[in-house]
Amino acid sequence: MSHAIHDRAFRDLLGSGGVVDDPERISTYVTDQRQLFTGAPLAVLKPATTEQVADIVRLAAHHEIGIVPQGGNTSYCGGATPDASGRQIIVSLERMDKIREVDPLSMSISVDAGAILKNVQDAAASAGLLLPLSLGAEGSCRIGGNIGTNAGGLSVVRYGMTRDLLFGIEAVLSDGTVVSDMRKLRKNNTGYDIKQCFVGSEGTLGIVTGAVLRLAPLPIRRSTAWLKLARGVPLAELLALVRRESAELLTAFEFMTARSIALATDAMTNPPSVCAGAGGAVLAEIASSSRHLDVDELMEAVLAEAIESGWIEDAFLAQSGSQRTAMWQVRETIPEGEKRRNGSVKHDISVPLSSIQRFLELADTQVRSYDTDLELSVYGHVGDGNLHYNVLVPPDADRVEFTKRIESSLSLQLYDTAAALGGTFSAEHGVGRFKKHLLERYGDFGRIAAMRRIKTAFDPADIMNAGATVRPLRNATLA
Ligand code: FAD
Ligand code: 2HG
Ligand code: ZN
Repeated sequence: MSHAIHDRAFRDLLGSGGVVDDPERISTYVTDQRQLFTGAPLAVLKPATTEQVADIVRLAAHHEIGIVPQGGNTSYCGGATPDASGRQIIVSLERMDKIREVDPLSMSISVDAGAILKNVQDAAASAGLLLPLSLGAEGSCRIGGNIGTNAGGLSVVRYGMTRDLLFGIEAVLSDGTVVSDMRKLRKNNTGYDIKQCFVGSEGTLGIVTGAVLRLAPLPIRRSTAWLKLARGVPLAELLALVRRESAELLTAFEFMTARSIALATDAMTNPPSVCAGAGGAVLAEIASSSRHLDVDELMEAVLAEAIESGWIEDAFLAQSGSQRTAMWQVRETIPEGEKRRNGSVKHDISVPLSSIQRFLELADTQVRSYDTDLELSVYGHVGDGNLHYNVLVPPDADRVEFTKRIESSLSLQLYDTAAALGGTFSAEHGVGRFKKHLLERYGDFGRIAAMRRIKTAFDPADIMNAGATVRPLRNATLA
C-alpha cells in the first residue's frame, strides 16, 4: 500500500483534523524530549475517541504498520519516538483530553488518557481533593504517558508511583479489542489485574485511552523546610527520623547538591537566596488536610531533633506561600538549568534507602578516576532512594557525541555500582529505546523471559511500539 493510500485511509477514518499535515507541527512529535533522536513516522494521527483509536489499530494491524502511542512527549528514554523505518505511525492522544467525572465520595477521577496532568490536578482540586502525582513536566505530560512510564515525581514518598494511583483503565489492544474497566474500586480480586500490565509498558502492549485515578484529601496546611545538610550526613537516617517524627505526613524529601542548586538559580529571573550546606540541601515538606494540626510546629520540632543529631547545619521554614513556591521552583528548575548549560548525561538510578550514602561515595570515586574535570549535577527524590546522578555536558562539547561517549563507559560503571547495591538503572524514567541494552545487561533472565511472554500474549506481531522496552518471542522461543 502506498503512502498516499495510507494517508487517504487515515483521513477517511479520522477526518482531516485527525491527521497532522504541517511539517513544522510534525517536527514537534518526531524528536524525543532530550533531542537525542529523530524518527521518521509514516503519519502523525490524532484520534478524538476510543472508537477511532480502535479503528486506527485495526487498520494498522491489517497493513502491518507499527504504532507509537504518544502523550506529551516529555519522557526521557525515547519511548515516544518512532524509529527511522518510516513504517510506524505516531498516535497522539492530545485530542482526547476530557475530564470524564470527579467522584468526591469515591475519591476518584475518571479521565481521557490524553488529559494533561496539571488539568487533572486542577479538576481534583476544584472538588477539594488532591491528585497526588506531581512532576516538573506536569504542564505538558499526559495521563496515558504517566501510566506508560509509571511516572514517579515529587510526592512518591507519601503517595506512591502512578501504579499506586490507578483504580481503572480503558485501553485498546493490538487487534483493536477495547478493554473497558473504568471502575472506581479499591478492592477487586477477580483474576489478573490487567490494568497494571499497562503501567510502565511504554506503549508496547496497547494504547491506554482512559483511566480512573485515586484521589486523596487536599492538604490545606503545609510546612516546607529548606535543610542545609552537614558534610557526610547519613541521608537515610535523617529521612527515617523526619518520617517517623512527622507521623507519616512527609510528602516530599528532595535532595540537591550545591551545583544543581546553582544551575537552577542561574536559570531563574528572581531566585531566592537559598544555598546548600557542606553536604547539600534537602527540601522537605509535610502536609495535612486537617485544620486541627499545626504542621509548622511539628516541622520545627522535627528539625530541632535533626540539628541536635548534628545532621543539619541549619534549616528554615517557608514563611509564606510565595517563599514555598520559590523553594520549589529551585528544585523544579534544575532540569532546565542543566539544559541551558548544554544538557546532561542522565543517570536515573535508585538503590535501597540504606545504600544511598554508599552509592554516593562509590560513584564519586568512579567519576573522579574517570575524569577529574567532569562536573556533576546530583539531586533527586532521595525519599524514594532515587538519585538523578547527572554528568554535565561541558559547554564546548558536542552534546550527542559526549553523551554517547559517557553512556558507553562511565555510565556503565555507575549502573554496575547501583546494581551491586541492589539498585536499578532506571528508577522512574523507563526503558524506552535508549535503555533497552541496559535491560538486557542488568535484567534477570527469568524476568525478561516473563516480560517477553506478556508482550507476546498482548502483541504477538509486534505492532505496538516495536523497538521499545522488550520484543515478543518468535516461535515461542527466547530468541
Ligand atoms: P510520552 O513521552 O508521550 O510517552 C512516554 C511513554 O509512554 C512512551 O513509551 C509512549 O509510547 C507511552 N505512552 C504515551 N501515551 C500512551 C498511551 N495513551 N497509552 C500507552 N502508552 C502511552 N518523570 C518522572 O517519573 N518523575 C519526574 O519527576 C519527572 N520530572 C520531569 C521533569 C521534566 C522537566 C521533564 C521534561 C520530564 C520529567 N519526567 C519525570 C519525565 C516525563 O515527564 C514522564 O516520564 C511522563 O510520565 C511522560 O509523560 P508523557 O505524556 O510526556 O509521555
Ligand atoms: C526530576 O526529578 C526529573 O526533576 C528530571 O525526573 C530528572 O532531568 C533529570 O535528570
Ligand atoms: Zn525525577
